[in-house]
Amino acid sequence: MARYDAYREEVLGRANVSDTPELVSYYEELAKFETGALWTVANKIEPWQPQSDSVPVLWRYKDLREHVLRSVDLVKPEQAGRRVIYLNNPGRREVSAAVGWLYSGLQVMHPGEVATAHRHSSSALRFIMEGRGAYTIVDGHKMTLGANDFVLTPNGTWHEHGVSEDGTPCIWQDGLDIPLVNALEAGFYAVHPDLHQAVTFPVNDSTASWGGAGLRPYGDSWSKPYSPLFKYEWEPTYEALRRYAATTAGSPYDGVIMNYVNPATGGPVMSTIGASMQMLRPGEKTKAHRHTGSFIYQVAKGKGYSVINGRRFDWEERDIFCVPSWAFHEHANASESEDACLFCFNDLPVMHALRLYWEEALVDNDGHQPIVA
Ligand code: 1HN
Repeated sequence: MARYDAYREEVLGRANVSDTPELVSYYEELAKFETGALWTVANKIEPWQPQSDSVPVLWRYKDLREHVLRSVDLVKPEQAGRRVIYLNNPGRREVSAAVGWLYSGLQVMHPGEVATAHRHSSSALRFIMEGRGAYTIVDGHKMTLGANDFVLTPNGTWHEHGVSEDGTPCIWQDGLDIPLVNALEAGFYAVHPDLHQAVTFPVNDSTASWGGAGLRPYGDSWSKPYSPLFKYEWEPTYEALRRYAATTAGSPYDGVIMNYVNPATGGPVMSTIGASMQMLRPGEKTKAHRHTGSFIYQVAKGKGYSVINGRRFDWEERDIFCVPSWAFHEHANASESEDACLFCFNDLPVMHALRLYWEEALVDNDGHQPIVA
């Protein structure tokens, strides 16, 4: 019976038509009318399980940093719009994606530089890597930014950035859903009519209003489809993880992990992009699992390694790596004394909204992948 089922699935249930001269000329006829025979493409467009075109990649900060800084001498923000070196997955070059339908890049600005205001249908985030004095303005809310701060520029918001005159060169990671929005053919883009927007709220008002743990401003009427807390600072994030770590066993697959949430709803920070920070305790090694969705990690603290589809990637602070959809992955903290923290952004809100989220654990080999490279 089992053999018959396998035969039925593998052969009878799948397209299995060999070319004959007659069929080939039939396909040519169909093509003249912008049509095709489904059985010639069915096996490709109906994989048994997700087949990512993306490959796991580790982008080492020590390789990239000097190239990112060099761009400062080569182009000005007013020429380039944004001075960014983007992360290009070898399997996703045509759509300029870092993994799946997610884009990422490293943006650099020098003290005194400003980038003009614009808005677009893609949602964006920044994760600050180094430097002092960076700020971003989102719909009139100005926010000062420090290392490991996470800031949102949701779909449709006017946004611009700069570094104060008394700051230092600043580098941050940008994350956007722009490949997804382009795939959906839904992208609009506009430059602010005045090139810059007015700061219409007190500086850092969003963290002052919405950043209190478990507290919501009395009588607020926030109804926008994204978090009113635009900036998630590192200190309270790390403190929350440390406190949680002291009382939880954590996830076998992710260690101590917390999602950044919209405090008005408890849901993800934006409608298409979610984010998390996870802590791997000293010596912690997680087990392997895989799920749908695309994931871009930045090492916020510490060093360790991840095994992704059998390949080991050793990382340290500021390195960035990606986990493609349905790739087995597990993480390890290489230190026996210090914790390691991984920032991650992903397209999980899309996967959940479309009911496409699926996950499974690796059962063989005590939950660890054999390392093949
Ligand atoms: C964008 O708006 C920024 O605002 C950075 O800093 C990178 C990449 C593609 C499309 C828009 C920014 C971007 C971007």
